[in-house]
Amino acid sequence: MPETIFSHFETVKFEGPSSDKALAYQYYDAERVVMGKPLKDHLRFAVAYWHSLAMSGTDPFGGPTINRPWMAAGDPIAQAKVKADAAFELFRVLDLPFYCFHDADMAPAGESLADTLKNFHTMADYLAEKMETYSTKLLWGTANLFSHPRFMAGASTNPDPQVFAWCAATVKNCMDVTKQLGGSNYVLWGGREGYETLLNTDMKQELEQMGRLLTLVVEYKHKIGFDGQILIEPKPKEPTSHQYDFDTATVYGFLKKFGLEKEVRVNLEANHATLAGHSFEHEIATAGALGILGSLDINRGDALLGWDTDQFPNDLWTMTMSMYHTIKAGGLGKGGCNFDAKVRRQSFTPEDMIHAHVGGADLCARAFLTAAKLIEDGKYDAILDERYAGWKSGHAADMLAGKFSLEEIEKMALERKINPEPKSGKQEQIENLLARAIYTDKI
Ligand code: XUL
Ligand code: CO
Repeated sequence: MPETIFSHFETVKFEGPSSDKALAYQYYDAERVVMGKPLKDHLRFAVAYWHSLAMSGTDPFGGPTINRPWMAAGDPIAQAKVKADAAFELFRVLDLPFYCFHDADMAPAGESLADTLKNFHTMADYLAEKMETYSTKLLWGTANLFSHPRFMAGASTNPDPQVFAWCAATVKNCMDVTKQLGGSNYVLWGGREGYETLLNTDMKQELEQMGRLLTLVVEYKHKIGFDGQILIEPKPKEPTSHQYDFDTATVYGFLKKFGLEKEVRVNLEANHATLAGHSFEHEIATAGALGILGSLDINRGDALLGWDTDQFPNDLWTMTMSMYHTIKAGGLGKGGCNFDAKVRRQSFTPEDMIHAHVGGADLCARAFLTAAKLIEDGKYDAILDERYAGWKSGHAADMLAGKFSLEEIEKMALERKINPEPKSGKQEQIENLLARAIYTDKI
């Protein structure tokens, strides 16, 4: 096993809330059985190759601060292998079950499309070899159709059909590799699928192009027998000023238009939700209500900055309610919790990377345990059930089922001399109930 920057760290273990060891899990007890299965199978944590291995700490005002051995000059494939060796050692240290990648994170670009795809398959075979030795599995693969200048005017939505063709060829190969590596999902995030100005944009044409690529992706999934989920990751803006996959509700409308709402689900990211003016739990609850929750990108923004800072999560309240709505939506199934999160640019040591994931996993685990307990305890759900109880039987249930016309409802309302009484929404009572459950020592 080649020596890597993560090799000398021992594997992080669960030691419980009383442990004062910094690199130990206090709440992420992978084997703890909750609601019928181990925590690791509910959460399905994944490490993001791009943030953990490929990110160099640049920002719009400054250059790299995170200088890893594989970023130095050298043969690109050899360096990509050094990066892959380090990646799997990091996965071993964290003992999280999955990882995710973009093609561009794990393989160098070549001069031409053919060379780029060749490099990609060389590295895919190398990852396949690594996966025989290590236990880490692939949660999802995706294509980076946003970094290279060729995508500056869009990927599938580019005015130039040659760029569409480049994207189609790339996505086909990324789907092949995702299947080869046993991935559970294939993700499409439309980083440049939107516009900087409407002044030069034919929106109807661009939406047709985006719908065509997605239709082709779904057809290809069935053709190759990929049994994972196809996921769209909504984001309202950044890098474009307006992105077409704005939020869950917008994506659902798009899927309906192209008849794909039964084929494609959403991968929801916390920081994308806040950029859209929503909470993470709003996006999860919306996907739950529409039956399209697929997977989660776990992170947080910075309220003082207002862009996609992709920080590791640390807000227990938000994460607990997000986990509550995830469980209510039926859980993550083939999806999981991908740490689409990066360390700050001053946190350039390998150890910083481990602290970041340990804290994130513990926060999500604690949030999940509390959410499960809330549901098992039933007090919160009982308040909600009572609030909507009137709809469950009799004329109200028939009314909801569409058994009465507007005129019939009018007639009944007049005959019964209905006079709705105000009822408390109990917000503060609910907030107190949740605060007690969330900020308790008894997890
Ligand atoms: C960008 C983002 C991406 C996707 C995958 O904001 O979230 O990393 O998750 O392309
Ligand atoms: Co993401």
